[in-house]
Amino acid sequence: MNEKAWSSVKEEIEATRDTTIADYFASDPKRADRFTIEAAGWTLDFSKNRLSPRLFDMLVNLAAASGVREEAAKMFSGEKINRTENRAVLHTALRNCKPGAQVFVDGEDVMPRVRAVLDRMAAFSDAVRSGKWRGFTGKRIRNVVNIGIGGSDLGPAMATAALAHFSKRSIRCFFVSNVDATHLAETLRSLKPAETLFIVASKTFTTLETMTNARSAREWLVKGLGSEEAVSRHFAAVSTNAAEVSSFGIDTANMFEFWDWVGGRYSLPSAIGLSLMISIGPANFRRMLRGYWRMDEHFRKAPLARNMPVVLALLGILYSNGWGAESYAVLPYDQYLARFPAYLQQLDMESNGKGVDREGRKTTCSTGPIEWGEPGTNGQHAFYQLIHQGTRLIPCDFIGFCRSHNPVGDHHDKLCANLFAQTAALAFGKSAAQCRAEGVPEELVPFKTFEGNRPTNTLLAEELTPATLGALIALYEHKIFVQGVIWNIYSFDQWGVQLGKVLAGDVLPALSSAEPPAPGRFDQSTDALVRRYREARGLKV
Ligand code: G6Q
Repeated sequence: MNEKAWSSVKEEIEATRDTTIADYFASDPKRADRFTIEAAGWTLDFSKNRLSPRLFDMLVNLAAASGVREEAAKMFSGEKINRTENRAVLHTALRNCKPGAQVFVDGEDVMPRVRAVLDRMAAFSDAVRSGKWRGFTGKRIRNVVNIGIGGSDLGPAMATAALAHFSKRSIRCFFVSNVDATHLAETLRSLKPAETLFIVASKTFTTLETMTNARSAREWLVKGLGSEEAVSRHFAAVSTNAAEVSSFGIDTANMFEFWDWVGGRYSLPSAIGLSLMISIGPANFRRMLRGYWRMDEHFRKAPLARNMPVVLALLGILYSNGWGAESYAVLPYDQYLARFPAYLQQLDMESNGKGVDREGRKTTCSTGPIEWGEPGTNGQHAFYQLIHQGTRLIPCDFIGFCRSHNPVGDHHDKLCANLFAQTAALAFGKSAAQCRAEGVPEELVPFKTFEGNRPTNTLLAEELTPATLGALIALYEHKIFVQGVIWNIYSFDQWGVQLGKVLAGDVLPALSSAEPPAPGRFDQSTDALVRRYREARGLKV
């Protein structure tokens, strides 16, 4: 981190250590307004933080001194900022809605190809949705099964659930990711092959889990329909690897391309979103892209102090590096966003879970936090206890909407009353004096007292729509980017995923070979586990 700017931040944190969120509100009747930003259909109220106006200025200065603006400009312009993989990072090009926009990678404008793939996806989606695209036996497609994992699964799975209100209800989407056959088997149990379309989504088309599931799905289909020829009517692919797609047996006419400058966890607005597009239709998909783009434009242009992703990033750094918080919770008060915390987990933890800086040295500051969460109000009856009264500091992002897609009775008011009340309770707590005034017996006062001073951000939009969802995703993408810049780490590679993959490849043959592996083939513990597994399966040990 920029030492000079960070040491000013640290000094101010120390100077204000004993000032509480309640103190800040008491001394500033305009605080809620001062610390509220609007962008791309979202309002961010960050007033309930341990944040003096002076500390805020210093944090903004940290962003400026770390070169956030300059680094963002490099990303948007297609510079190869993913240095360890020598790649551009251009998920923003996928949703660039500026008419006539050009974005260059290695001297080539990528926008015509981006638009062409979107158009092909739209034509395909429309054909499936309208019933023009028929299965091998002439039946309409009723089920779409996306087979992918990680970045090729979490985005479309999250967004398809999030936008179910906008979906064509006669087509159901399923997402199979785990190599555990249970995932595929339980998904296929109720489906008819003649009405099922598989989308094999894999950037590399070599991922063990995806290819294993895809092959088993293919067998299920061919067995069910009695012909290899059925494959071309029931399989589409999303990949950067045409050769592997065609050697799998999928007609490349049914392949939707994306490019190495789209990172897996940033790939929802690419062809990886095909299952989502089939579900919600091309027009809604484009609305989502527009929402992303509005947040991209806000991030590019708004001053740092009024820049929503920058502010969220700085607050995260305040608690991670200034207060030692290990994690943060994301709490969507919307059932449609049930998978959003899981999606963000990958986005954040795979991007910034790095212990080496851009110069290849061990980082001296802590980096990516642990992200977790559940939809409200469920979490309130489960883990909020620890957030309110536990010994750990857990900053939270509360996410809510003013209108529900399911306006039944007063459910929505009750939902949002809980959201607002939780952030107030966390910030202001309940003092011992209040407890006594309410007649709480003296021996129970310590247990019923809430310290408060627990920081939260509140993100509020009018309604969950494709556009507000797109903007919300872009908000977190850029937040994570800004943190990576300030921590001086590379956010767009994921080398940590590799070692386990390679070792799994080593262990696999030892689990089924006729002869047992020689003792000492692996480490002592792995040797013993393999032996136990083989024994249980009646293999020679
Ligand atoms: C994401 C990661 C990772 C990736 C999966 C699937 O940023 O790179 O989660 O998306 O490993 O990879 P394929 O799309 O190549 O199958």
